[in-house]
Amino acid sequence: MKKCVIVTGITLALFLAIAAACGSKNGDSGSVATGKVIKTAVVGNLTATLSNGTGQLKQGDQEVTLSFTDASGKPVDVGAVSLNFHMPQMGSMTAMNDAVTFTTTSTPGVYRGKVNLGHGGEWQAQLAFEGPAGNGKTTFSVTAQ
Ligand SMILES: [Cu+2]
Repeated sequence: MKKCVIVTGITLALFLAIAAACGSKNGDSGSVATGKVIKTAVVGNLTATLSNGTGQLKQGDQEVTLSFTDASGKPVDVGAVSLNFHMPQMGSMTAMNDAVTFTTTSTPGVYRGKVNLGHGGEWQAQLAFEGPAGNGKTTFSVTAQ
């Protein structure tokens, strides 16, 4: 039992070491690859960048990256982040809200998110954060295919 735990611990440590070594070689916004830009928005004195592998949101389940950078392009840890895709009521369609679930990455200020968009079209992305960089809030429009 004890042996097993130790072996797992070593494996994990090795994996993390490899991941750190690989990550440090690429990426201009730290060690986490952010993909192609979908949209940027100014929040206070920071820039929030929403990105993914294609640079385009789509209908359904998907992963996105959200990063916060200062004027020099350096990632800034903003603490707790929320992003909600909102679509107002239209005709027979009720208002929709699809929230992104975020996890932090090895780069403070860069967050990985998962969201399931109900359908394509124009969404209002409601972004907020609260933490070491203060409070910030903005809304920007983004189109999903
Ligand atoms: Cu809708």
